[in-house]
This record gives sequence, C-alpha cells and structure tokens, in this order.
Amino acid sequence: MRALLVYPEFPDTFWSFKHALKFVRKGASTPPLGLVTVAAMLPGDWELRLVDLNVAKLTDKDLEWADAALVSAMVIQRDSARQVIARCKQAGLTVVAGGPLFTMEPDEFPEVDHFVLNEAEITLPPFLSDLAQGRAQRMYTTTEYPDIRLSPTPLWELIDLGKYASMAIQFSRGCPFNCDFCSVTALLGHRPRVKTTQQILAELNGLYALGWRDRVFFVDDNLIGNKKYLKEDLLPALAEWRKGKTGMPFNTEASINLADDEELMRLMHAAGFDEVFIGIETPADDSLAECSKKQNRNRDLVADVKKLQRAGLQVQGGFIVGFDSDTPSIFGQQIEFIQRSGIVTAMVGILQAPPGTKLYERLAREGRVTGPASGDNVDGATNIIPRMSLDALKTGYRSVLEHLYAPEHYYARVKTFLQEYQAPSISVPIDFTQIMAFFRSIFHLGIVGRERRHYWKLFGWTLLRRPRLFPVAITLAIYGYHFRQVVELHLG
Ligand code: B12
Repeated sequence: MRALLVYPEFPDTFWSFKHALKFVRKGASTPPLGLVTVAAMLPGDWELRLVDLNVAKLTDKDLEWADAALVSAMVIQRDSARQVIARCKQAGLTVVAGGPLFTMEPDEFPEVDHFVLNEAEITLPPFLSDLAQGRAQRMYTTTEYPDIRLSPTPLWELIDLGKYASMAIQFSRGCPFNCDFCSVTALLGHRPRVKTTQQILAELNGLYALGWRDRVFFVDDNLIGNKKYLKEDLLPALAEWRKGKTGMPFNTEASINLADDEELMRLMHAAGFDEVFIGIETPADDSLAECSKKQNRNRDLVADVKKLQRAGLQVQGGFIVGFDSDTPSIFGQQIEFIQRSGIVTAMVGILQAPPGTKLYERLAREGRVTGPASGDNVDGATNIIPRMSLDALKTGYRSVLEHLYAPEHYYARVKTFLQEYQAPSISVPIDFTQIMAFFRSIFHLGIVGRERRHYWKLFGWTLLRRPRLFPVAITLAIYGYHFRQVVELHLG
C-alpha cells in the first residue's frame, strides 16, 4: 500500500503566524503531529509520503504514486480539507479521514471513504485489520480514551524539519476542567492521561539527534493536569536531560492555577519552559461563571499573570467577548486588563459554539446556533445569536482589536511584559536565520513600517534596561507585525 498523508492548509489567521514566519523564512509554525503519530502506527510494509500543504504543494505526481490518502485536519482547515478530498477522489484514491475536524463533523464530508475517528490508538487497528481482510467499514469511532503510554514515537523522518519554526510533542491529553465552549474535553475527556517520562525523553532525543535545537511546543490541552507526575518525574528528568545540550526551549498550554504553585513554576523554568498559553477568557466574573470556568474565578488574574512572568513564563492569553452576561462595558474592561497584565500575545475572539460542546447544546436548545463554527477565533464572525446585538458585539470587538494591536498600545504592552519577565533559562543558539530575521525586522519594522518610532524606542530601552531580553523583544516586535496584518485583513 502506498499511502499519502495529507495535512490541509491553514488560512491566514492569528495562530498561523504566516507574516512572522516570513522573517525566519519558515513555512509553518508546527508540523502535523497527528499525522506523524498515525504514520508510526501503520503497517511496516506500507510506503509513506507526507505532504503538509502549509510547507509544500500536493502534486499530480504524488496523487499518481499513491493508492490511498490519509487526511487529518482541525476545523480551521475545513475549506482546504474539502479541496484536498475532492482532488484525491478525482485521482481515484481511497480517502481515509481522521482528526478533530472529522471527529466532530463527519456528515459534512460525504466523499470520504473511511472515517477513522477519535484517537487512532483505538480506532486504527480495527480499521487496518478489516482493510487487510477486504472488508473495511465506513466508520470507526470509540467512546473510550486510550492509554497514551502505548502511543508510538512520531515518525519525524516523514517531514522536513527545516520548514518549521518549532516542533511539537505531546505529554498529556485531556483536561480536568469544564469550560463549556471548549471542545477539548468533548474530544479527549476530563481525565488527564500522560505519557511516561521515558517516552518524552525518547521523543526529545529523536528530535535532538535529527539536529533540532529550536523551540519545542508541548501541545498538551493542559500540561498541569497531572501535577504530581510532572513535579516528581517529568520536570526533574527534563532538567537533567538538558545538561550538556543546547537550545530547545519549551512552550505549552496550561490553566491559571499554575500561578498558585511556586514549586511547579520553578521546576518548569528549570526544565526549559519559557512560554505558556492560558485561557484567561474574561475579567468579568459573571461571564466566567456562565461558562463554568471556575478555575479562573475568585482570584486576581493580573497578579497571577505577573507571578508567572516573574517565574520566567511568558503568558499568552486567550480572551472571549460575547458571553450572555457581557454588557457593552466588556470591551473597555478587556482592553484595560490586557494592557495592564502585559499579555503581548492576546488572542481575543467572539464566542463561538463548536459542535459537541455544552455551549453548543445549550444554544441549539435555545435556537441560537446559526451554523458551523468557523474555527478562526479572530475573524470577527460567530455561529451563535448573541444576547448583545450582533452589531454592538462586532463594533465593540473591532474596537478591542484595533486598540490592542495599534503599534502604540502593542509596544507599550511589550514593555510592561519585559519589565516583569525573568529571562528564560534556555536560549536557541544564534544562527544565520536569526541574524537575517533581525536585519529584516530593522528593514520592515524600523525603516518602512508605521511602527518604526515604537520599534526603535523598544530597541533602545531593551538594550539599556533588559539586554538579555533583546531577542525576546525583537521576536515580539515581529509577532506584532503579524498580528496587525491579520487584524487588518479580517477587519478591513
Ligand atoms: C497544537 C494545536 C494547535 C497548533 C497547530 C499545530 C498543527 N500544525 O497542527 C496551533 C497553536 C497553531 C493551533 C491553533 C488552533 N487550534 Co489547535 N490545537 C492544538 C492541540 C493543542 C494539539 C494538536 C495536536 O498536535 N495533538 C496531538 C496529536 C497526536 O493529536 P491529534 O492531532 O488529535 O491526532 C490524533 C487523532 O486525532 C487521530 N488523527 C489525527 N489525524 C488523523 C488522520 C487520520 C487519517 C487518522 C486515521 C487519525 C488521525 O490520531 C491521532 C492519535 O490519536 C489541539 C488539542 C489536542 N489535544 O489535540 C488543539 C485543537 C486541535 N485546536 C483547535 C482549535 C479550535 C484551534 C484554533 C482554531 C484555535 C483558535 N482559538 O483560534 C487555532 C486554529 C489554527 C490557526 N492557524 O488559526 C481545536 C480543534 C477543534 C476541531 N473540531 O477541529 C482543538 C482540538 C482544541 C480545542 N479547543 O478543542 N492548534
């Protein structure tokens, strides 16, 4: 069997980092970890080829070569996934689809021959065995969650590492919390399941052996779901593993209660973590109560963010407007909160209801779902009828994005953050790509960009006051350029 593994294209969105990636001449921020993991579970005698449309083209030659196409996607890749499937079918390939998009919306893809849904550790083996016996069915699903200690090491050999800004590895799946808008728990459950430290070290060693020294993203839904194992096993082992090695800083996703645990923050810093994405959502307590985000309630969220920054963890934040409890004052509150906290990478979205979530069920019951969610939180669209008028919501939303990403406010936030941030324990060795990115930033941001005044002010201030953070400052200036392009693209 010749199998073509295809990853559809991401549109130009907040998290695509497309405009920032140009500075480092990379095609995409992270590789398709789902596909390289699935690849490692396929029979050893299959021939495999992987095409990630974010870094390469799907050619007619690829299609002629293959017998079957294995497609993975998340909701944001829906349009590209449709095109890929149509092209593969036209070329006469058998199409097998899996991953979060298809798991949540299989009915949207009538052309797919076989759906292998949920987590492949459970659904792929019966599919493969049926296929071998010539009686593969259309749909393989499960309500069980696999023990990921049995998950194989991803087949990194299938991708061209040089095309990506960071690599991805996964330590845990699932999240203990209950936020009603999030599809993670619908897909992966509440009980955090973890890999063993040995598995993680094997994955890291694999990447290191292939010459990777750049960033590694721990793509966990919530890294701190199992604090005990982290503190007693994984984090000390990672700190030990680092000895005698260079580079490979880590970033991840976690919940805000990380700020309550000094020891955990210290261990993460020592293990090489320097960035953490946190769903902050809103400073409005009524809205947090409404979406069952109890872990964010009854605490000083700004103080928590600063604690994390001082512990050497840059906080990236997700924010939402459009909860039923939101009043028109929410827009100003969000701006004030984000500026004060120094969360530079602040993804603000209008509330959407992804299928499979509690929010979706509630709003569907109330007749307030208007269609599928776009999956792009920053496109100013929603699939729900909000309590506030849609016009007021969109206008308010636009004012938040315009404010946050105007150079004046963006650079002010960078400075607020750098004043607080403890320098990371690990840095990426300076190479030609970074030197070129630095010169491109001087040209695009410091000479031709409308942010040039702010760029040079930050440049000088950082060199004088926080010289060790200079690379972080330049990286954030480049991110700001990307965010502004995306905001302008979406809001016109
Ligand atoms: C890393 C990640 C990202 C990275 C993307 C990395 C990449 N290149 O793919 C970044 C940060 C860019 C990202 C962004 C977004 N993400 Co995201 N992301 C994740 C995260 C945390 C991990 C994905 C991952 O690598 N998992 C590890 C691999 C091993 O798991 P997997 O891909 O699911 O694969 C398994 C199975 O699904 C299956 N499988 C997968 N593919 C295939 C294919 C075949 C043929 C088969 C048989 C099986 C199979 O087998 C694998 C092993 O079990 C997931 C949550 C999660 N835990 O999965 C969310 C998740 C995928 N993201 C999600 C969303 C919504 C987004 C955003 C839209 C969020 C936003 N607020 O804007 C953006 C959109 C992207 C964009 N460019 O705009 C949703 C998707 C929901 C959906 N129904 O599609 C998830 C599930 C999180 C959530 N909140 O629900 N994301």
